[in-house]
Amino acid sequence: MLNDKDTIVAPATPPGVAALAVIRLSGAQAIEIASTVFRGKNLLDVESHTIHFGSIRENEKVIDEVLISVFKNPHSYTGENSVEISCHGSPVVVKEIIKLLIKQGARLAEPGEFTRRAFLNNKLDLAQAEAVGDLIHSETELSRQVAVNQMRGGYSKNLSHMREELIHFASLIELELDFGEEDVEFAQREDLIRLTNQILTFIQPLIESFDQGNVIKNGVPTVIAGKPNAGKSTLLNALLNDERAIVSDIPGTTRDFIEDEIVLDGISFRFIDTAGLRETTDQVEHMGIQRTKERMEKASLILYLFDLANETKESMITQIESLKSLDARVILVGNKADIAQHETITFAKENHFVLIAAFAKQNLEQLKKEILNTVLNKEIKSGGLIVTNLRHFESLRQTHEALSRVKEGIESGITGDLVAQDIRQALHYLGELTGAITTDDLLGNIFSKFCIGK
Ligand SMILES: Nc1nc2c(ncn2[C@@H]2O[C@H](COP(=O)(O)OP(=O)(O)OP(=O)(O)O)[C@@H](O)[C@H]2O)c(=O)[nH]1
Ligand SMILES: [Mg+2]
Repeated sequence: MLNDKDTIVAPATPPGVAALAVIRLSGAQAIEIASTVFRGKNLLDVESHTIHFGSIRENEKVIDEVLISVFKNPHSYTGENSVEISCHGSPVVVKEIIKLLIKQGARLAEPGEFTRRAFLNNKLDLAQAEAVGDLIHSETELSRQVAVNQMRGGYSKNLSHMREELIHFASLIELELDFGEEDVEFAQREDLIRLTNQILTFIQPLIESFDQGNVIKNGVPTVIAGKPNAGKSTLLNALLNDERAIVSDIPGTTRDFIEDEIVLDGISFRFIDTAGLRETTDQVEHMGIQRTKERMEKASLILYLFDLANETKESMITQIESLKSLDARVILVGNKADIAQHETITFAKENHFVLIAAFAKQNLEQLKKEILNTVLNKEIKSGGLIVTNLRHFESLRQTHEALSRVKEGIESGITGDLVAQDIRQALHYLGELTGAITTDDLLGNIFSKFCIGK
């Protein structure tokens, strides 16, 4: 168990040399501890939200000249007394100052402990706290947007509010149960159904948004597959705008997969170029092909390439058939449209291939558009609420199930005790999402993924 009474300290900026570094202190004694090592104004007398110039000293030895910001409980990130020390960005300076603060009574913070305290002091709910972690780790503009939205309240505020209303009904129904035999209904069933519907309507699109949310947060592994010489490596290079993979007219050039990432419209795609699929007696190539097949089974998206200059209708039909057993979404791509026969082009068009000439980077824009449409299904409204967190998704799904049972139960006239049980479950799952109900394990699990100093 972490002791919440301790005053904690940690660097808030990454290790290494920089212009500045920030050290953070938080806890009841934060200002006192800082004042014992600070030579300048007496920090015990200053107002909250003020900044002071001075030096950090160990006895008479000056460690650095710094700026100290003071935040008084409850008006700080953690809700506790907090101090931020901006010093020069040298790892040695940071280390010396932290060492000194620990000597004066602070303790080194655990990962995420500042945010954990913010949560425990009701500065933010659990979903918001998790969004802080997501925000720090977001790598694309879109994932940043989604995280910031959630950090500022997102759906958890609405859900907390709805949960409060649901608690009201739960207590009325519990009251009915206390009256036992007497046939009284304190909880208006129509009102309860109305509220249940309202929550279900709010939750449903959130649950549906998770597919998109996952794509935004984690990116999409995208396998480029097809027969040897189809132009897979050429396509990878064209998408990356870089000579990443070796291209040659010898079939079987790529043997191991080559991958790299690009961001399309804020979503990160990891493109994986693979060994061309064919029967072969070459052992190494065979191993490469096995790996291609494994990758295809794991991929969420496959760009399947045809060399339109060298394909017959029959062979293309066989290949399309063989793709049907895969879970991944597949985009059929007709490459070498520049030198293909008219007849093959017609077949490709009829089968909704995206026609490109990877070599000359022709029609890549259309391919990118198709890729985005395939993973997003519909346009992302960046201002909209999107669930990116698996834990939230699970809680929402379970809330939805419990509330659907509440609704069906009331409609079919089941007894109050059964309705009460389902409501309690819904309250539990909603509470888990917002953090109204927590366990140490859950908190430990969430905050341990944060960095130290956050
Ligand atoms: N005319 C034309 N040739 C292309 C096009 N795209 C690729 N090629 C040529 O096709 C040949 C094979 O290209 P690669 O990209 O190496 O093909 P691959 O699918 O990676 O082949 P393996 O690695 O052997 O499986 C090269 O000579 C390319 O220059 C295209 O759009 N038009
Ligand atoms: Mg290749």
